[in-house]
Amino acid sequence: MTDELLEKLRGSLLELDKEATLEAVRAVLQEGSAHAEAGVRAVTDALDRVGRLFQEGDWFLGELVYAGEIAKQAMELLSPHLSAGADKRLGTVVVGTVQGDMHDLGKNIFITYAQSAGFEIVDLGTDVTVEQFAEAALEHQPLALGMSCLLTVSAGAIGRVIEGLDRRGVRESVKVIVGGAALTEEFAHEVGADAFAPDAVTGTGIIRAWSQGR
Ligand code: B12
Repeated sequence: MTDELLEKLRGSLLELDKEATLEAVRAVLQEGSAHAEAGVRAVTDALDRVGRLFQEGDWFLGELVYAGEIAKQAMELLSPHLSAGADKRLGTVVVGTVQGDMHDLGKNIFITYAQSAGFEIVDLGTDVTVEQFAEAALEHQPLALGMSCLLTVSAGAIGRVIEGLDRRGVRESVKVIVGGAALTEEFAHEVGADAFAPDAVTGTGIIRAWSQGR
């Protein structure tokens, strides 16, 4: 039953049918909160397909924008049901999407997982400048700073933020974790990040390990 609903969720999003997508999300959640994670995966799979359709020129910007809007509403329904399983305060994590980049669905999923694992989150939003990241690191003295980046043209900002932390004298006390479709593990290490996370669950596991190593 759930598989059918997940297929309906994927299919409706790809047909850009908002009502049917949200209805499928609600039906998945009615099967139990434990299915929320599968729901997120279905939305992400559909968005991957959307990205390819856009890249190949089969879909245009209007369709990309609308698919993003539907996905956002679907994630808003699913997020409260995600759980990474912990209840104590593990530390603060400052999170934002780098300058020039407005994509925030993946960042928000990471935030949901990290919060439910017990981390305090300072969400700087999207299009965050080097100065804003550095200021937040100084002000909140976090365990970690997380950056999201989906646009190749914005990836250079990650190295600049790390230099900014260095200049302000906070690089040594803050771990840096990055994620998003424009990045790779290799790139992350080249620019001096401590870790790259291919997904929110892995990212939460990494910061949890850091919090235990303090
Ligand atoms: C939805 C979407 C949009 C929506 C965004 C809505 C929103 N509120 O985020 C809208 C329509 C606004 C949009 C706009 C644009 N987009 Co767009 N978009 C996408 C799309 C289809 C899906 C992205 C997404 O949300 N995926 C689902 C989430 C859940 O996955 P995720 O972000 O990867 O996150 C997961 C992990 O990466 C990780 N993660 C992510 N961040 C972080 C951070 C940390 C700290 C950690 C630990 C983990 C982590 O955890 C997440 C969950 O597991 C992608 C295609 C794709 N396959 O990525 C294109 C894509 C990213 N967009 C693209 C482009 C080109 C654009 C535009 C430039 C289009 C235009 N011509 O205007 C604009 C840019 C606007 C801007 N300045 O940012 C290109 C980028 C190409 C490139 N390599 O640079 C892509 C790849 C499409 C393509 N194939 O061409 N887009």
